[in-house]
Formats: sequence, C-alpha cells, structure tokens
Amino acid sequence: MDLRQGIGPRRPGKTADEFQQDLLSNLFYRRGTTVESASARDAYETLSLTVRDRLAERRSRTAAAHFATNPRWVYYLSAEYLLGAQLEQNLLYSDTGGLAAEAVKTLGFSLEELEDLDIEPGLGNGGLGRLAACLVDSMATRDIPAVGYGIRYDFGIFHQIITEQGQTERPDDWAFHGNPWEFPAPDDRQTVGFYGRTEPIPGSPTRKRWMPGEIVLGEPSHMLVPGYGTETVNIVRLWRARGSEASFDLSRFSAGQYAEAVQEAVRAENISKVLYPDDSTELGRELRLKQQYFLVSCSLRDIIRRFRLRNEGWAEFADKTVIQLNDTHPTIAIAELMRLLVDEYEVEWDEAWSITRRTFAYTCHTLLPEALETWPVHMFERLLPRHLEIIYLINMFFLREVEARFPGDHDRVRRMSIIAEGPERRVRMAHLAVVGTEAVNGVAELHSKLLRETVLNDFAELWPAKFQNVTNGVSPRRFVKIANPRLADLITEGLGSAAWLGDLEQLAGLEALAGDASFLERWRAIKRANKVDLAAGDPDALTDVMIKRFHEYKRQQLKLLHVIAMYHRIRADPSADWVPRTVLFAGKAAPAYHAAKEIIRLIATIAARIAADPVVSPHLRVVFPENYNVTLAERIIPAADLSEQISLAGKEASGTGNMKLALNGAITIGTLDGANIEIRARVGADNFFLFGMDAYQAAGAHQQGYSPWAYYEADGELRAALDTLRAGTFGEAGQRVADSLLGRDEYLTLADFRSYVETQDEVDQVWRDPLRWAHMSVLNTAHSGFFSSDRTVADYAARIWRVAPVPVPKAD
Ligand code: OAK
Repeated sequence: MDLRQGIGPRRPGKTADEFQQDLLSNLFYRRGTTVESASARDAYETLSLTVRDRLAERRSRTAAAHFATNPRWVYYLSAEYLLGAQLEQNLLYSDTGGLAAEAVKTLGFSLEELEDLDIEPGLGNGGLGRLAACLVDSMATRDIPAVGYGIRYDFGIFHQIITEQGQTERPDDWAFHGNPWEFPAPDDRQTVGFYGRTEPIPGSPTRKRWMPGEIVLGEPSHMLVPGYGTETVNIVRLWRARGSEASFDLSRFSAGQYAEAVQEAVRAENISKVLYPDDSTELGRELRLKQQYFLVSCSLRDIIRRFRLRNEGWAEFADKTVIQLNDTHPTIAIAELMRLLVDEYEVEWDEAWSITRRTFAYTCHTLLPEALETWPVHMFERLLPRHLEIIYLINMFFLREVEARFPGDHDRVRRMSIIAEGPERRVRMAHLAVVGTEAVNGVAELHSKLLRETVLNDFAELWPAKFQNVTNGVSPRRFVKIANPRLADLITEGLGSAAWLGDLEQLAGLEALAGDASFLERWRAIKRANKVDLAAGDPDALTDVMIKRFHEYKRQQLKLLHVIAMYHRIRADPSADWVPRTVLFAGKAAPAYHAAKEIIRLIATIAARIAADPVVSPHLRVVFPENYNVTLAERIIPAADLSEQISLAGKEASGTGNMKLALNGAITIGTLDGANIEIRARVGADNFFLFGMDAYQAAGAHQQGYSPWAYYEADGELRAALDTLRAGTFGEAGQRVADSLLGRDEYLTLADFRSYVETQDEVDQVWRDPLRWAHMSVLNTAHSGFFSSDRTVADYAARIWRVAPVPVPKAD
C-alpha cells in the first residue's frame, strides 16, 4: 500500500486571502519575526518565499511530468548566467503581482521598496551570459525539459564605480544578505579531482586509472526558471566548491596555526570564488581552467545520475541527452565524458566516442582570434593529466580521418590539429569542440557564414552538414513587459490581447497602427515618460545610447569622435538650431584591459567638460551611469531613441542589446555586422541608419595598406577632433586614444568616421520630424518579433536538439 496515497503538500492558494495568509505564515515560521518588528528585508525575504512556494509547486508537477515521460533532455552548460533581478520576473511568471502588491502593504511596505532590495546575480560578463539567461527562460516557456548548469560564484561581475579617473572595481558580494530564490541540494554534491597521475590498467589498452592529487567537493543549489504562460518550471543548477571534511586540519588549529589549518579548504573554495571579469581574453589561467573542469565534472556526473533514474546501460544515453556547450568554456566536458565512459564505466573507446559525439553540440560566440581559448599543454598535463591523454587519443583518430580525406595535405593537418605546435604547445578548445560534437552553430547569419569561411573553414570543408546558424534572441517578458510596462500596455491595447508576449511575431499587427497619428502621439509620450524616469537629461532631447561591454572592436571611440565633432560644431556656431542630444554610455571594461579603460576615462572627462561648458551644454550632454547590469539595462533601453551598434563589420558575433533596443522602438544606427543585418532586413532599410564598410571590405583593409593618417589628412572635421585629443585638451586618456587611432587603428575607426557622421546628420534631420521618427520607431518594434528568444529556442529544438516539448498538467 502506498502510504502517501491521497496525501500531498498543501498547495499555495490562489486567492488574495490565501496569499496574505501564506505571507504571514512565512513571516512567522520561516523568517521568525512578526509584523510589528518586520524590517524591509524581512518583508522582502518573506514575499520572495511566498512567491517561490507557488513556483515550487509548479516545479514539483514539472518534475513529475518529466519523470513520467522519460524525455530527451537539454542540458545547457555555461560558465556564465546573467539572470537579472528575480522578484519582478517571478511575480509576473506566477501571476501574483497584484496579490503581492496588496499583501505587502499589511507589512507596511510597498512592492517597489521591496523590489529595490532584490538580488541581481551577476554571474556573467555580458552577451554570452545574458543569452544563457534568455535561453533558459525560453526553454521553460516552450516546455522543453532542460537544466542549465553553471557556477555559483561568490563574487559576480565587479561593481563598477565611475569617476573622472575612469573605472574602478569593487567586489560584488551579490548574496551577502542571502538569496531567497535558491534551494541548496547538499545531497547531490559531487567529488571532483585535480592534479595527480595516471597509471595503466593491466589488460586494457585504452582504460587508465587516474589518481588525483587534490579532491574538491561541488555543492549544488538551484534557482527556479519558470516558463511564461505555461506550467513548466525548470532549474538552473549552480555549483559551489567546498573543501572536504578532511580539509580542515584540527591538529594545526589546536596548535594555533589557524591559517594553515584552513588552507586546504580555502584553496578548494577559491575555485568558485570569483567570476573572471574578462570578456574575451584569457587571464587567471590555471584557476580558470580549474573552474571550467569543476563545472563540467560536477554537471556531467549529475546528468548521468539523472539519466540513471529512468534508464539502464548506455545504449540510450545519446538519445535521451543533448548537452549544449555555451562557447568553449565547458568544452573539457568532451574529454570528461570519454573518461567517465571508458575509465569508470568500462565502455569500449569506439562506442564511448560515438555516444560522446552524438551527445554534445557547440555554440561559438566570437570571431576574435584572441577570444578562442587555448590552454598550454603543460598546464593541462599538471592539472588534468588523464584528460590530456584522452585529448591526444581523440586528436590521433581525428587527424587520421583528415589525412584519409586530404591525403598529403600536411599543412591542413597541422592547422586542424587540436594541439597547436610551437614553442609552447597548446590545446585548442574550439577544435576539440568541433571534433567532439554533432552540431556547431554561430549566433547570427553573418557570424555563422564567417565562421565557415574563416576561423573554422577547414572544419566546414570536412563536415559541411555540421555547421548551422541559430540567430540569437531576447526574452520579451524581461525586456519589454518588465522593463517597459507602459509600452507593453499600449501594445496589448493596440493588438487587443497580451498574447504577443508568448508569440512575438504578433507585434507585426502594430504596423496597422503606425500611420495612426493619435497612436503615434501615445507612443511618443511613453518614450518621453521613460526618459523622465531615467532622469539622464532633457526628456525632449534625442537620447542616443551605447550600452555594452567596452571593447575596441565595438568602437565606443568612434562615438566619441562624433561627440567631439558635435562639440566643435556647436562652439563654432552656438546660436544655430542644434538638435539637442543626450549621449549615454554604459558598460564595463575588463579590469586588465587598459585601452578600454582609457576610453572610459576619456568619456568621463569629456562628459564633465561639456557639462561645465555653458555654450555647449544646452545642446549636448554626455552621461555615464555607472555599473551597467541587467537592472540598469531595463531602465535605459525603454528610454532610448537611438541605438548605437557601430562595431567594425565582421567583429560582433551577433549582439543582443541591438535586439532589445529595436524591440523597444529605438532606431538603430549601425554597421552591417552581426544581427544588425537581420534587424535591418526585418525592420526595413528605411527604418535603420546604415553606415560604414562591410565585413569583406573591412577584412582586406589592413593587408591593403590601410593608413589612418590618410583619413586624418583628408577630413578636416576628423583632423580637428583628433588634434583636440592629441593636444591633451581632454587629458592624457585622450592623447592615448588618439595615439592608438593614429598608430594602427586596428578597428578602422577613422575609415568609417565620415560615413558615420554623415549618417548621424541624417539622424538629426529625421528627428526634426517627430511623427516620422515615431513612425519608424513603431515599425522597429512591429518587425522585431523574430528576435524573441522563444524563436531561438524553437530553432535549437528543431534543428540541433531534436527535442519535443513535454507539457505539464495544470494542478487539479
Ligand atoms: C565571451 C567570452 C568568450 C567568447 C565570447 C563571449 C561573448 O560574450 N560573446 C558575445 O556573445 C553574445 C551572445 O551570443 C553575442 O551577441 C555577442 O556578439 C558576442 O560578443
């Protein structure tokens, strides 16, 4: 007899009274306080638990439906997640916003006050991390059985402070006050080995025994990821490193050697201590490789554990499992799965390799050669000796295949090898990722094409069918509904339903309203109100935003040259009828990326100088709100008129800020780069300000003897801007930026300057016709439905993952 029959947990109620009661119960019994003495934080934690309980109930039904179905699972492995603030999203996805707003009043607080206390887990650097968050949202929304795996860094992306000296970094102790959204799962902890040595197993040619020299525990906790408009609640499982019980040395402690007593535990815990704040270049070296293996080892064992709950043997593993590698950071998973199968589960090499290859898929997020990870062989050998042996074997079989296909083409073999030869031999992670997976994709049409034609050309020739494109997307819930409630309400009114939030192509229905003057007036009024809320300058000025990581290829310096040109023009003719502009920059630079930090410093200097200039400041303002993160993006994007997407063509893999801004009715000024191309194709060339050279022109420029000086000589306005910088008018940072531009100008900033400034003049002309601008703005929103991450996930599901949704029954 099933003793539990008919018995189950009490379900959280749906009525206002029940919500209120649950809130009070949680305040008393889980927070241990009373209404009279509740602080704002008590109220925040209590509300979060009350909302979380509702999602947890859905989670239990989701888990039951998944268990019953034994479906094919998607496991998303990512070193980064930028999940954003949790409370508002979870209120929306549990449809409890109204109940919550009422209920918290009885505790003496407003919902807005409590939202201000919400955590933002900044467990990522930029685009790749935020994409991971949008994809897990959309996987749940599409009822796809999925788990996102990541690292629970104690310190997320640094807190940025901006002064006239530029950027300084402070640690981001994001969970200092606790994280009410997180469920620890200590029983699912895993043991991870590092270092040590391997020894042969007698009688087995391929199996080895690895005896690690260091053992670390990985302790998981998870956060709930609800789907929108569905019952599914998936999870993101985050691993935190801990020393084992044996890592505390009691005898040393007793002898007063306190630091030595805990040193082993500290060493272990350092693995998940900080997110590496470099976006594209490699620093931190061994500890970072340790992080990668830590994530992979814990996650793979967890995936296998989950597989074994419903399946036996290995025959079905690859049919039931797809593991998506979010860039190369988790690529060591390919060698680790081989190790687990061959060494620990005694599967024959060929079968193990067949399983492994069919299990993994790889997404590449860059074209910059310096962002393609490689690791020194000697580091691998020390840290992961068995994995290096396995990689050598994989490489040997792979290179035999290349030789068979291209007999005598030794250069090709050298180029394609997973091991780069040279004074320092290195492991090329992207090569391992292509060799060990079933599908490889870029993140926008142009990016995928350039991957096939350049960086991964040899591989695309060998396995053309493996290469695909899946254009990125963004969550319309977070980046329209939550970020821009006024616009969301107007859209819902205009379309007659809120169904667009789960089916973003419905935005096309707005086209019918783009000629309606009263609709356009309301559209404009919303943009203005959002600017008032942002409080970054005159709400009637053109708000021109460039929000993204600082990197020379993204060309914040090009925007600055335009600012200096405007500054000169206004000073030369102060009484002319200038279009008032607020130029807003926001974003972080990697702490060790000096050139990017110089650009930030220069912006800070110019902003201050213009603000103090009575002639220029009525027309032009430069602002730099500090510490750009998801929460700040949600405030800036709804207020933007103009979206700066001005990277050198061929360098930005996709961009996703470009999509968020277009969706919110900002008009793009941009190059033919990344997803800009697809945005322009959809919103229409008339509703997009295009400038600059294309990727093929850009790719040839340096070989063809590109000279920044030629542009300097030929263009008086450019020359004046650069001379101002060179003269030190805007400080040393300005001099250094000018030196770099006139030195090599790696990203062809000067070559694109004239085209950019002319296009900005066109922007001004259109801005003078407010209804025309509003019309273009509406069409940007109307035709950005393609850029929903729900569509991205549907593409992955159909073409790469081949998974079917598993609907979760409603509670009875
Ligand atoms: C980070 C580290 C290594 C390689 C790539 C990245 C990264 O963040 N890439 C960015 O990914 C985004 C999501 O696909 C793209 O939109 C950006 O263009 C790309 O730079």
